[in-house]
Amino acid sequence: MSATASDRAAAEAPDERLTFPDGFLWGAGTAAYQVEGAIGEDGRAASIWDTFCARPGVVCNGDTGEIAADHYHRYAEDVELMRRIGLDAYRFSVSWPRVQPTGAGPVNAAGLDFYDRLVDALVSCGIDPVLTLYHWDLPQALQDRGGWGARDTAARFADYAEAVADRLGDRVALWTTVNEPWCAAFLGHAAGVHAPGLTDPALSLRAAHHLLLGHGLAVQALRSTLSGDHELSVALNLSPVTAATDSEADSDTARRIDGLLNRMFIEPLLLGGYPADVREDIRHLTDWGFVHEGDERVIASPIDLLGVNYYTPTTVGAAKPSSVPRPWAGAARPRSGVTEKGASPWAGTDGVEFHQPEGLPRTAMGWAVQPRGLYELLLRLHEDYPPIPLIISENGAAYDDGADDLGRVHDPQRVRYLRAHLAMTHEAITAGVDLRGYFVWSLLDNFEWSFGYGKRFGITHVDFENQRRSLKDSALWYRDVIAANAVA
Ligand code: IFM
Repeated sequence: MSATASDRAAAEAPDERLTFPDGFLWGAGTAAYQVEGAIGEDGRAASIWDTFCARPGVVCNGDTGEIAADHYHRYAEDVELMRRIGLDAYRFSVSWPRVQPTGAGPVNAAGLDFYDRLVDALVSCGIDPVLTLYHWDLPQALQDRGGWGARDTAARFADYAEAVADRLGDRVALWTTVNEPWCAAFLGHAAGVHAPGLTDPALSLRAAHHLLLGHGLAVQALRSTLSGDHELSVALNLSPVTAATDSEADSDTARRIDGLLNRMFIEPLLLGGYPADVREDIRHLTDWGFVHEGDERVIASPIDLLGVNYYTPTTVGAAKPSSVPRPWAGAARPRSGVTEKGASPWAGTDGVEFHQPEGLPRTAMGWAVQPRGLYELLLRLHEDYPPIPLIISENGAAYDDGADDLGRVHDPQRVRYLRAHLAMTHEAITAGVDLRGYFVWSLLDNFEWSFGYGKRFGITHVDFENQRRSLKDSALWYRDVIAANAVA
């Protein structure tokens, strides 16, 4: 093609580049138990995940976080990877039992030293540290005193938040209190598939409240400890819920599940109280006596950003009388923590059938890929709730990818997944959503909880035999997106 013809073609082609606002924060995330390893080093005590993993049969392949991606020892190499990708920010979590081994009382200075070194390494490369205080690894000592079922754990969490802020607050500007309280409460205390592995629906509701209360108390502790510019957030796993049909029974089921999955967390945080219909729906499980006077005010302590973790949509219907509930059996589960088209064991879901939307591709987790769901979620938060800046604190996908002989990992499905979700992110910004950044889950292949090491979410491949890291094609693609501040 002559130069003139190609210029003409370029001029006529629609501009396919989706450019993000200046200052948009590009990041990637991990969590302590999923990557650090070193579970017995420098004074770290056991967490509920160490205890849970030791139970036979609860984690695929008997995997544990004992070594994980050895990030505790290889953090410098990992920061170098981040630098190569060009990340603006790295979202990591602090291991509570590393910092405060018994969950109360004296701080373990050696444990905090690790995060001190990590934060320094990040800052020296111009990467913003984004710190999550709780990503599910409660000190076992606190579990022995009732865990999140005990109100006191919320107060302990605020003390721990203060200790971490004291040490790292001079260099960390963006703080997240709790990651995905829904998972910690319901998968851990009702479904029993996450630590502490309990199956008590009423307890799971109390745990959910104490996690939210802990968040509110931690926000207050952080506000009084941190000086200078800082932003506080919480990260929720949210999913748009659709009724399988437009029957009245299915629509009402969708309302109920939306209540338990989304509104039960969004509304106390942003509106100052639990939704009335959710309170009513699960009255057979609890009298809500664990909500004390003033708790909802604490939970609604103002935050600066809301973190949205999005992976897959949820479709539900009323269970047909003839359908046989399938018990939780550790099979690949949709995001909502249930077997495919099966009954769910989490609180308040009797009579609910979870469906897989038809005709959508699936990830290696069996989760349907529906980027539009992210747009719907963002628009809903923007339109239905008081204005609050949003950040996508997790989005990504597991695929069965492996390195070739040269250490290259071709993961075109992950690139497609990320590109499509970023396109929706961009569309939401264009529609007026105040969205400040995007964090890929995950920087590294890691310990995917009850699925062990079999599910790879990383944009960096980790060979768990020798801990060798290789940037996958998706990491190289993400590097180009960040450099251009645009998706082609
Ligand atoms: O790996 C998890 C992460 O710890 C929390 N959010 C979902 C991810 C994928 O399941």
